[in-house]
Amino acid sequence: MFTKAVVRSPAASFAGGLTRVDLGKPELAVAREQHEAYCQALEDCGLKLTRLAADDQYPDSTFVEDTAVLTSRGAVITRPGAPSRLGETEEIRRVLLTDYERVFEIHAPGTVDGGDVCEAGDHFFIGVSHRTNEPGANQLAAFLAELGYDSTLLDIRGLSNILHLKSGIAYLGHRRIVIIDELQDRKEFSGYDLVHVNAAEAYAANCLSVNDRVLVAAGYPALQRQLRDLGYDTIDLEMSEFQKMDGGLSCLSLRY
Ligand code: CIR
Repeated sequence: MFTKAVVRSPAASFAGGLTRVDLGKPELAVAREQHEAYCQALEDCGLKLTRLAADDQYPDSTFVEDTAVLTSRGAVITRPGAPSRLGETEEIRRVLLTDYERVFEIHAPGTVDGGDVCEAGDHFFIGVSHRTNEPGANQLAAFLAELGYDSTLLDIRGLSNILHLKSGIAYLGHRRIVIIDELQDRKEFSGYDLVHVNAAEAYAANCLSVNDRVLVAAGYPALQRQLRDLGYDTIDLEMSEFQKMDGGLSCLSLRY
């Protein structure tokens, strides 16, 4: 069970952040409303939030997930793969050092974005992407091993439609994974119960299991129906402004 989460409100400079998608400029006021609804949903799931003040120096800083990998046994501060995001870890380090006894850090030349790291029980899937490089993934795997977790590296550099591993998969617990078509045949996922997301709804694969609820992007009815049919209690959240900046539900918080 998660009890806490760190979130950070979108910066005034939010529209100047990185994006590979062509969905138009986000509207800050709408992004802030959507972010507030997201925070409310996490509170409804029973989490106590640490709300960091918006930081205009870092347009992408609302995507806090990329700055750390949190487990129940220890934390790893990442070293984000985009140079413009490197300084985002400062504030997160301060928060995590008060809550965690064991804190590791990724060092150069390693880079890791938390969005590439998918916890699946005692196992971690680590995507090697255009943000997370092999030295970073290997450092992370070694830290996780010290904490008693296994991990598997997956090369996703050939998949142009996802920024991070978790843009394409989400772990729901009990060996069940929501997954996009392009990843479903990877041998690493054999033995898991896969919930397939159709191509038209690929964005919604980045859903988020929080305690006994699943947060899902609004506007993706097929996945919502599948999840409800499987017995999940879902919360729909408008994500349009974050989608414009290549971000999904998991990116907006660090849960622990
Ligand atoms: C970026 O490109 O870094 C941000 N605009 C989006 C980061 C999304 N984070 C995530 O998927 N974990």
